[in-house]
Amino acid sequence: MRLYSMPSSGNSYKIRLALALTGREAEVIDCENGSEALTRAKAEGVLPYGKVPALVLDDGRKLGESDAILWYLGEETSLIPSDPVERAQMLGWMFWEQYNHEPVIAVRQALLCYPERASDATPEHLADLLKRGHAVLQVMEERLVGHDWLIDEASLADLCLYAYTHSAGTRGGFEMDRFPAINAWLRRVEAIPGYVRLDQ
Ligand SMILES: N[C@@H](CCC(=O)N[C@@H](CS)C(=O)NCC(=O)O)C(=O)O
Repeated sequence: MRLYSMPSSGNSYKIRLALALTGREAEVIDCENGSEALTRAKAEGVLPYGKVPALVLDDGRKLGESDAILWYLGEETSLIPSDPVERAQMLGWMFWEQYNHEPVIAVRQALLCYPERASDATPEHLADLLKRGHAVLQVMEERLVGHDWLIDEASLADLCLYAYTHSAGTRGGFEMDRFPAINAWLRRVEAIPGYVRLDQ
């Protein structure tokens, strides 16, 4: 398999983490923001939605959208529960991540970390994202008080939400001290055998 991946991006990190945790290998093509490799990948038509991550399978079929790729990698592993209700709960968190969490938690990190996004990083926009981000994190906090994982067992939902939550404080300026249950959960994800950091 070939993975087109942006080294600094949480969406791509999810896939590198899932590969590591499921013991699968892929050739990784680094496509950093603004790089020639990213331009080339777009021109070659290997990114189904023109975005990374994208996974090209050995038979040439292509997968895009990080959470769909997670689903593919999670098939027949304990990261996808066998119980239909738990599976639906897991998907609920993953859809929530794309619609509610990533557009706030990841976007504030991008505005602060990517120089080409700096023009969008107005004080008003940053303050709005901060307020909305704390509300989003509170939803996770409330689930994680008294629970080890987002559903009953460690699942794709935890990998998916770990990717941008783990750097919400350091890169996004969110006040993570407010969320002790999230912090404990981050440490639990990091203790899963095979775990790799974003920069590994
Ligand atoms: N919803 C998509 C988002 C993909 C996305 O926006 N990727 C960004 C990096 S995080 C990208 O490809 N940026 C480069 C570009 O748009 O040229 C997913 O989860 O995979």
